[in-house]
Amino acid sequence: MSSLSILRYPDPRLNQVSRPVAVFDERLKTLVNDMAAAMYDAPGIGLAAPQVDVHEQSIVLDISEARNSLQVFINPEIITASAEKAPYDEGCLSVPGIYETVERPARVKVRAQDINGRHFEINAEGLLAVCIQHEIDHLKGFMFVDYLSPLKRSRIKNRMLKEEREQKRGKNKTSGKKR
Ligand code: K1U
Ligand code: ZN
Repeated sequence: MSSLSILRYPDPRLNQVSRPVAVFDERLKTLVNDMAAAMYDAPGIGLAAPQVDVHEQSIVLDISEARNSLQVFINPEIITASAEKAPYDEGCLSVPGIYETVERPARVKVRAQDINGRHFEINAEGLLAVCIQHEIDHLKGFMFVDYLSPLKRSRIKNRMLKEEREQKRGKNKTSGKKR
């Protein structure tokens, strides 16, 4: 099991803006390894540091079938985005069980740093483009539900809050506490 727990929507900490990573040291390597463990454990295909309550610009992704192609993006920025948009049924580990269609640029060029601080650029399309844009949004405190209508968002919020109350009630029952 992973040592990090994933914040759930509508936790306000998910709306914090992440600061850039300035120091590429052992602490960052440990964070990225722990984030990868949490992503594989969930399971998910991506995870951004603010989802584990660390407000630094770090992302891990693995969109491979075999789950053996970890990609790490530190301080990522979208340099160019295509005018063409593509829809995708997105999920989020912070909004478990909810999938909704979001339209985003079909192709993006991303500049980032690797775990050692070296700069690199990638051109992404398809699922990689969707996932990287979703994760960069997390670094800005923005979530995929923010693209939905206020009505859909409010329904999702209420469902998450209900689940949270039910989980708390279940925990209290097993620990013998009342209410
Ligand atoms: O950021 C996150 O919360 C992770 C999220 C990434 C993502 C998925 C789909 C579209 C955009 C971004 C997830 O990983 S949700 C879980 C998921 O999609 C999945 C889980 C296991 C296998 C395949 C997909
Ligand atoms: Zn997400």
